[in-house]
Amino acid sequence: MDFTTYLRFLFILTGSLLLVLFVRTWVRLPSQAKVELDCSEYGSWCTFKNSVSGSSNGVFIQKGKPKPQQKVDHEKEVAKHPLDPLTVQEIKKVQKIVQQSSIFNHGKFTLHSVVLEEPPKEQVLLWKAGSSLPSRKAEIIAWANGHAYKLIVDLASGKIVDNQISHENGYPAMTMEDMTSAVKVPLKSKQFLEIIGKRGVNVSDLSCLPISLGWFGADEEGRRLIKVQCYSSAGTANFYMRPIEGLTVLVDMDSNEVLKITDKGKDIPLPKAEGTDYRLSAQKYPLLPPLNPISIEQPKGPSFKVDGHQVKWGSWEFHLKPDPRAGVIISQAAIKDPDTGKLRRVLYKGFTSELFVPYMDPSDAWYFKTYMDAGEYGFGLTAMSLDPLNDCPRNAYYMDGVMASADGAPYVRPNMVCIFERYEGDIAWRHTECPISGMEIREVRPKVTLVARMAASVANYDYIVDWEFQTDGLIRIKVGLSGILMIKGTKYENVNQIRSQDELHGTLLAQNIIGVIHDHYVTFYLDMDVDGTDNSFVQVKMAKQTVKNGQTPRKSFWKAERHVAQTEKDAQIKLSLYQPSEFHVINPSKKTKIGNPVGYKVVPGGTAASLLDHNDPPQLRGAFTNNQIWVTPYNKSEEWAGGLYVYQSKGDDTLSVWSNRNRNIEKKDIVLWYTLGFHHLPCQEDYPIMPTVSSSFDLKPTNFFESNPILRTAPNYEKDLPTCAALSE
Ligand SMILES: [Cu+2]
Repeated sequence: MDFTTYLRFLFILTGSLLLVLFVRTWVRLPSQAKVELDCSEYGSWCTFKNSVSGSSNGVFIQKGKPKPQQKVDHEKEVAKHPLDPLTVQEIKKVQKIVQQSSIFNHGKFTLHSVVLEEPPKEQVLLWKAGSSLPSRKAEIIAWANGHAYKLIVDLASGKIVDNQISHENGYPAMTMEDMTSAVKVPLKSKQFLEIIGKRGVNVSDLSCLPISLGWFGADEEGRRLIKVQCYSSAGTANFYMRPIEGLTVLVDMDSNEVLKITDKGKDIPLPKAEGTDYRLSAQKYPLLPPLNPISIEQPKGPSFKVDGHQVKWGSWEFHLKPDPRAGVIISQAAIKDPDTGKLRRVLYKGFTSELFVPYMDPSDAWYFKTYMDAGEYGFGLTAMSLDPLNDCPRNAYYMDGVMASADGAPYVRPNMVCIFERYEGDIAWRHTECPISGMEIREVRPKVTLVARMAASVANYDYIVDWEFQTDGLIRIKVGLSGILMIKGTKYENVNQIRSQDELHGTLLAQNIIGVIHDHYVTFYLDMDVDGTDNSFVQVKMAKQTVKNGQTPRKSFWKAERHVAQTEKDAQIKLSLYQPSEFHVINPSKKTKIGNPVGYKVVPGGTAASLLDHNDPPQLRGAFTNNQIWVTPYNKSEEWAGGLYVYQSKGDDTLSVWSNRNRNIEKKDIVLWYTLGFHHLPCQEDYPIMPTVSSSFDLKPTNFFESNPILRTAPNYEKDLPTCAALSE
């Protein structure tokens, strides 16, 4: 190569290198790392080698992208299972039937709930897949002419087959329309406008909340009332942090009139907006250093199948449906026995029956804040669409909710529930031998679970409810709390200004902001059907035994004492660390080969009990939290722990009232009720939005299987796991 040729070569080489660099920098070719990590986008380069589960050639190569989830066409959807929720077409039909009936004398009516009237349990249990469905009926809670109606509509005949006018205290849950119209009512009042003007809030910055007012005596009876309190959204999306403290407007929800305005917060400044916004777009950059990307990849797709509302995963089968009041209902959960291959019943129906959230501030603008979110606001009605990748991982499947608005028209809440397989790096079971035995054993099985999740945003507060199914038969029910605190405005800017902590009823979280103390109780309905319908509840007490002198070097130990509950009062359980028990639901007529009754136990986790007086009006209504566990005989009309009509109710139709009838519960179809509680003393980390706090309880097989049901599961091997190869490979 002569010198000129060498120079030309060098020039071309440098130019090419610069061009490559330019292209890589400006055209943003995917980096090697990106290609390797993004399994779903670069699916065709994902490999999955499976030798344990015996694929024919031991190597699986994903062709193209994994199939995206098929969207359900709700206009054409038909029910396939007796418990499937009402479809769009069915709700339309119900709306027409009600509109054309003379039941409300052709006057104005609102529908507060339109759901499936589930067929009798015996019929559902007898139904076989593929056979025709029992007659489809709708249960409607309506409000008309100052009365609550419960109607049953037969969809085939188009007739209203039952019509009951409520004579009970209490009203149906609010509709979304009730809430959105109530918050506008104060604007009609000159007095209200003057007050907010004096507080320095523009009407255009007002954000108001409809606050259920509980029940505190005869003055508030006979009409549907709501208290409206307002905030300033000037300078922040987090208006909850800027309360117009002490200003409460009592509104009649039917006439849309202002009945009373109370202003007890004239001297309390509006807390400032700075630092309250939680949105990504409002954060000061730079953000915190990110963690490396992480995701669960399933190149072969998930191991579960969803057919309509039927879910099958591993040994589990269950029915899952969104519900406007409960959020999510799990039905007919059954697990395949590893020895016989037969499906065995565990839970006929489980759901969030009621929530009770009393605040601990007795002042005028706060004493009534004793929310019952399912029966007053609708736990499902307030369950918004989940945010893919953040609410649920990339491998999640989404289920929509189909509900009815106040005029009876159907609407779809997309992605209301998600279902996904979870692998957290946990261990399903393990054992390693140590050098003492001289045996080289290391047997470990990874734990993978299936989660069904919903998240409700009841105004400021967010509740995440997970139903998590384990391969070993355990069901974990977990509640997470996040969202935004209910804030009380204060003149204090620093703790050193406060003369007595008694004035606070909470924690000073920022200047002029108090997070008020409160509780959360979430009560679950669990119709256990362990290996059949008739079950018994057994309290297994851990009873301390004292050793008589000289019998043994020990002085004490504990024994398990079984007490079979005969009647409901035997099963009213208050948890205590110093009087511990296990709580079994057994099938007394089914025994294991060696003779133990088959059962499931409810295993409490971290929880809390209400400290309110039992005769305090909020606690009368929330009396279903007086015990952590209750057991009642199955009764179709006893599903909502606070009563069917909770709004402004006095508490005369609660789980506590039913249970005190003391009915027989031995060898009966029984329902177990469990209340998960949280005491919440806010702290600064809860401001301006709370990191999620969770607690859970378990339903765990107890002598249900002959032995460890997941003994014959395979461990993980590197070669079995999905890997993502680079583009060049
Ligand atoms: Cu809380």
